[in-house]
Amino acid sequence: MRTRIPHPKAAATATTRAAAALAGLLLVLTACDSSSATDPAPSAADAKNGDSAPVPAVPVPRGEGSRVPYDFNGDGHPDLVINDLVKAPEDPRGDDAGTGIVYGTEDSPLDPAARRLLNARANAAKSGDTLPAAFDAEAACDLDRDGFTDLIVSTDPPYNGVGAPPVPLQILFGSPEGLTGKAVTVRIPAQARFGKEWPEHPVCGDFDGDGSTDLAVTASDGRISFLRGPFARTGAPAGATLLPDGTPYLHAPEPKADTDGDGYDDLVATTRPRTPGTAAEGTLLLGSADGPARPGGTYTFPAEKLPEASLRTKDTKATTGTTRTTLLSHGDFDGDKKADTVVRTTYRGGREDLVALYAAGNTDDPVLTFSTALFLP
Ligand SMILES: [Ca+2]
Ligand SMILES: [Ca+2]
Ligand SMILES: [Ca+2]
Ligand SMILES: [Ca+2]
Repeated sequence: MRTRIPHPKAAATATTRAAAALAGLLLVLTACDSSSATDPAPSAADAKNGDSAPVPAVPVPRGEGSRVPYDFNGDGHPDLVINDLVKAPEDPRGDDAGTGIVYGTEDSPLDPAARRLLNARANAAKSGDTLPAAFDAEAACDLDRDGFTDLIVSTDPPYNGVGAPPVPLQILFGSPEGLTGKAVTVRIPAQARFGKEWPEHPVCGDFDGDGSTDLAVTASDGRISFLRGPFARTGAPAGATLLPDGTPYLHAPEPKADTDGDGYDDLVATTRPRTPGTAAEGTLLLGSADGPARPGGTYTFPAEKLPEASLRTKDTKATTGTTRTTLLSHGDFDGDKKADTVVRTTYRGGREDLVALYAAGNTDDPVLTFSTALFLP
């Protein structure tokens, strides 16, 4: 259920709502803590941890558009995309719940209460009569230049093996209310398609330096479908060409997409998939007026030492088993212009998890934590 806020500029309303949400959070935590008589009184450090209490959802704050990366509702605060969510305890092998979005707000760098679940049933475009089952976030950028970041997802449309496979990539456009409604399929014109491999691994960037964000997508035999922005709401790019010198996997260079500062974003092609935060080697393809087509030599992604999201639990079974930590984001969530670190650590073979936001320069004490279990119905 969504409350419509008629005047997006009513900052006081937003503050009140955030304060109410925080009060709700504190109440829940207090109730939880009071159940154990031996626990000390809840401190500020306890209150920031959302790993043990349900957090009631609040409306996503309305925005008016911004140029901030990953700002789906355009309120100037970056938002977080979480592809892997924990599953319901009663159905540990069940289907993916979907993709979770946690919005940043005026009062919290990430507000677990301001969250939305995206999935194929609710948000995917049909392929013919068939709704895909998969709906995984792949990239995010403002493809139609309206000030609201758009989400590029991969789906699994049916394919009978005849001709080129359907395009599995879809765009869910951002809006003042964030990511809602139905996605549209990315249109890849025939001249920019090649072979029978699925178009995959979309990478955002202004590769031709014209100010509009473009998409690079894999094609067969190491080709690249270069789709020029801006994109129309139909999913059609402004132009499209096929480029050589790609590989089966494409990535954006990190942390700067324009590695040589010439005004054209660059692209990295690798022969193997890469997990964010891990070391990898690839080939740099420099942006140019013709797109990411100029050879730039070898490119190395350095390995990163990630902090864990540590469960605060007395349940030793959860904390002594195998844990796995993945990098979710290096966005600037607290607005100090420095890259923060958001990680997700899974416990008990993925049956429990914790997401933690660490401010730049402090990987000891997280700003906030929450479990993706809050996306469970
Ligand atoms: Ca936002
Ligand atoms: Ca947009
Ligand atoms: Ca461009
Ligand atoms: Ca460049």
